[in-house]
Amino acid sequence: MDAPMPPSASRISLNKHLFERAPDRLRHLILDIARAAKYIHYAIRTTEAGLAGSRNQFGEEQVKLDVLSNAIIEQHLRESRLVARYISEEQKDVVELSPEAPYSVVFDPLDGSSLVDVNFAIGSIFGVYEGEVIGKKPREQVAALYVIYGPRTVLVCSSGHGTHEFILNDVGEFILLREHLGIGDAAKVFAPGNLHAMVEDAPYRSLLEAWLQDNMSLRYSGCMVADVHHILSKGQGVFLYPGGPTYPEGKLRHVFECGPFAYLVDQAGGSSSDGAQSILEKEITAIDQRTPFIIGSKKEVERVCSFLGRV
Ligand code: AHM
Ligand code: MG
Repeated sequence: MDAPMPPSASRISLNKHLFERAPDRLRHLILDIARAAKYIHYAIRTTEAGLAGSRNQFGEEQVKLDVLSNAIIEQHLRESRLVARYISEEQKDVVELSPEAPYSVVFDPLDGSSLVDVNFAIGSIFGVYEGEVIGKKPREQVAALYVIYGPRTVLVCSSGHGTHEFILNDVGEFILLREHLGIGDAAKVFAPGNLHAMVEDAPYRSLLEAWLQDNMSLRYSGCMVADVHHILSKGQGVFLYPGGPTYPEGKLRHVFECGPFAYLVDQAGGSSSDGAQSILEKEITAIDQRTPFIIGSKKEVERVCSFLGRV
C-alpha cells in the first residue's frame, strides 16, 4: 500500500488565511468558533434526531441537536476568553462570559434543525461585534461566518476583506476552497420563503409570476444557510422571506440570522434589504427582533423591493 501523502504545500488552512485578514484576537476567536463547528459536524452524525422536549425563546420546539449545538458553542466561546457576551437564538437573554473581553458573538447554533430527520443540509450562523450588540447595525460586525453541514462540511467567512470558502478535510482542518466568492448583479434562481404571504399580498404574487415568466429556477430547501449558500456558491440568485399573516415582520431574526448573511453577501458583491432599507444599516433594537429579508444579486434585490412596493 502507498504511504499517505503529506499535506500539499499549496494547501491554505483557515488559520494561515486569517493571518493577513484579521487581528490575532479575532483570528483566534474565528478558529475557536470553527472548532465548535467541527464538534457539531460530529454530533450531527452521531446524535439521535429527536425532539429535546423544550422550547426556545420564540416558543419553537427544540431538537436535541439545537440544544447540544448551543452547549458546544457556549463552551468554546467561554474557553476562548475573548467573548464578553453572546446572544443565541436558543436562549432568551444575553449571556455574559468574560466582562473584559473584546467581542460579542451572536449565533444561530443550528439553522434549519427541523430538517435534521430528513437529512437535508443545515448550518450554524455567527456574527462578531466589538463591544455591545444592541444599538449597533450589522455593518458594524467585524466578522461573520456560517458553516453548512451537507454532504460536505463547508465554512464561509469574512472579516471585511471579501468572502472566503473553506472545506473540512478528513483530518479535521478547514482548507481554503475558493479565495473569493462573488455574486453577480442578475439572478437566474429564486428562493421564495413564506409563500403563505401571497394570500394577503398581491405584489408578492406578481413577483412570483415575473420570476416564472423570466424562466428562473426554484431553489428553496427550507434552510436559509443552504439557500443563501447556493447563491454565494453559484454567484447569483435571490432569497426572500417577507412578512405575512402569521409573522408581520417575517419569521427570520435580524441579529442572528439576517445580520451575518447581510455582511457576508455584501462582501461578495451582493446586497440585502428589508424591503425599505439595507439590512446592513438596520439598527438592532432587541435580541428577538424579526425582519423581512431579501438577499442576493443586487439587481434582483432591487426588483423584489420595487415589486413589493416598499421603496
Ligand atoms: P430555524 O432557525 O428555527 O431553523 O428557522 C429558520 C428557518 C430558515 O432557515 C428558513 O429559511 C426558514 O426557517 C424556513 O421557514 P419555512 O418553514 O416557513 O419555509
Ligand atoms: Mg435559524
